[in-house]
Amino acid sequence: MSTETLSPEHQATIEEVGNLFAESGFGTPEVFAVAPGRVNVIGEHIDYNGGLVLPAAIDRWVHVAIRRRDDALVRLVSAQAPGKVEEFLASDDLAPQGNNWSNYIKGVVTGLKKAGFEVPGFEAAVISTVPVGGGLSSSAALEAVFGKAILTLLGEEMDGLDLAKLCQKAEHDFAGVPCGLMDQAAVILCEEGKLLMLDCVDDSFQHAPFEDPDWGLLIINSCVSHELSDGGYAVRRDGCHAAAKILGVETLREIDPAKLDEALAHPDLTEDMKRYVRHAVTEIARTLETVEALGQRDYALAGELLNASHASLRDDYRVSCPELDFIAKLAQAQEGVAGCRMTGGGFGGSAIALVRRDCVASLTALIESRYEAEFGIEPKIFETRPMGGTRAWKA
Ligand code: GAF
Repeated sequence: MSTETLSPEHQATIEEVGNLFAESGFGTPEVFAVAPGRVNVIGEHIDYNGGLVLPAAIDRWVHVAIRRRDDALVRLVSAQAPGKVEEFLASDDLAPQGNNWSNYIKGVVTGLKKAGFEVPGFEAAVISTVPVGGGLSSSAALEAVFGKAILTLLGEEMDGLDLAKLCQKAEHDFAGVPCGLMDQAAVILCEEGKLLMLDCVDDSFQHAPFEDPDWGLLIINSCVSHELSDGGYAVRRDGCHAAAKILGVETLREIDPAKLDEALAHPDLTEDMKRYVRHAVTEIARTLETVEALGQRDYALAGELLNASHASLRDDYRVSCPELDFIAKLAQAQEGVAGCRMTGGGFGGSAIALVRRDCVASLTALIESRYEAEFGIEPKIFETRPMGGTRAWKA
């Protein structure tokens, strides 16, 4: 792998991370690796319900320069935490400490060791352009980039889905977030110009082309991150799983949308569970329909489904927030916007809009000014097209 397939801007950041590595006294990097963030087009909060999800890798990246050491010491620097060096021993029985970003790397090192790899010490420098707290999977990208970088240092390969599962476990055990597989799968398995169709019943996946000169994906980062999102996530995940048990199914995927009312009438479901089940079952159906609609370039229908997804996440699943509701409502009302919804785990983070390219500039300006006037916060808005997944190469 070389840097040929990377944009000039991207190549400049690779150079920068090499410089950060050298300035940190680490010498010359042996391997470079990059992992993208992801945006989910539709299929929200259903990866842990056996649903089909439809993410794409985005043009925001975690860049890493890394070099193996002769001992077990790991030393990490990040442009996001200037002047600080994180250290641990790869040979230790590792455990997470506080909220430190090195927890993700400890989780990945632990996973690789469990998978039978002899992980040596290493020095690494990180530069990330994936906004933290933006709902764009900065943590999955960090896990994936280190997984791939360490494997490449060792001259080893691992199946992409297996690496995604290893990174998911790192997130569970070292960040305490009981996430589904979508984020890690997306940042590793995505291909340029395509959406990832990950079927979480059996973790099988396909790639669906999504490239249209006239239509694009706009990401609107609300730049807010509310409340205990981890706790809210776990409550919903547990609620869905408890509801599935009551309904006698393995996952909520098995509930026929035509028989949803019948399922919701079950006397043992709590009111919260009913809302979760309604969201999950309808969202699974919407995602399947969106795949069809996008395949036929029926953007009007795809947009309606995105809008319905937002309403369901807001009213039934209750993971949206006033800022995301404001963005979605404003965008949905504009010319050239097929649809707009919150994306990712929620409680802040980003929205995604399916937009006619000739309307991107005016929509961006409108949201910037109205959002800032309403909340006093400057949103970060950018267009993306589907990018390729994590990769690493020898320097
Ligand atoms: C977070 C999780 F990490 C994903 O697994 C997924 O559940 C998502 O929220 C909601 O769709 O990003």
